[in-house]
Amino acid sequence: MLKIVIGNKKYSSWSMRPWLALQITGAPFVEILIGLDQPDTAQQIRKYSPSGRVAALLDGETTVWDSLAICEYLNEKFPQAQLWPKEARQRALARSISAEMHSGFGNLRNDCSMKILKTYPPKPLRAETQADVDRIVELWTDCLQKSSGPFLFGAKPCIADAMYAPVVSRFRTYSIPLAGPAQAYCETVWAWPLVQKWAEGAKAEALRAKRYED
Ligand SMILES: N[C@@H](CCC(=O)N[C@@H](CS)C(=O)NCC(=O)O)C(=O)O
Repeated sequence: MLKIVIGNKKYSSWSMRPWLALQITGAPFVEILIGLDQPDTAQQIRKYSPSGRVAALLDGETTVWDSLAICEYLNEKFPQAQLWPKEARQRALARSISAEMHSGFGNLRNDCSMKILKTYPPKPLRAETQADVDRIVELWTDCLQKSSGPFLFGAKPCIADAMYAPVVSRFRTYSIPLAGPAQAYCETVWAWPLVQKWAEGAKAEALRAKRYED
């Protein structure tokens, strides 16, 4: 059976993404959860993931690490799950915005780390962080206009939605004001039962990682 190695559901945005993609496939899997910021975290992660980072996917003799690589692997393994849009131009766009998330938005990631269970009052963002928010709103709006929503590429969530789900969580946690379609998209993603399932898992976690909380 497939195994996915993840960090705390409260904080680990890079774990949430491939976990959602795996859940979309409907395949049974075992979850190995490693508490972040514990004395033996690095040692525990290295047992499974050569990069020393989560997430990792174990499929028999095959190990795949890094969130986007896991999503691509799952797309190949479960073609019937349609983890990317069917149409080539949409697929190109979905891959581009997923890669943009994977390699970018460092200011948002640094200033607004994922704490899925918390909500803070709004406060002004640094200009660079606001620029990340504006770019995300721009690309969501473009995708939603082209697809008619409610997910980025139409009626069903795909890898691109999994890649942006932790961003939705951040926008909620930090009460970042959004206009029209972007706000509606956040509500769609938050109501997505798999996102709720992840958040329920976060609530059930006893472990608290100081570095991620402070
Ligand atoms: N580019 C990687 C980033 C993975 C990453 O940074 N994961 C963090 C947790 S969210 C991690 O493993 N940190 C190790 C640690 O905190 O010891 C991916 O997309 O999977």
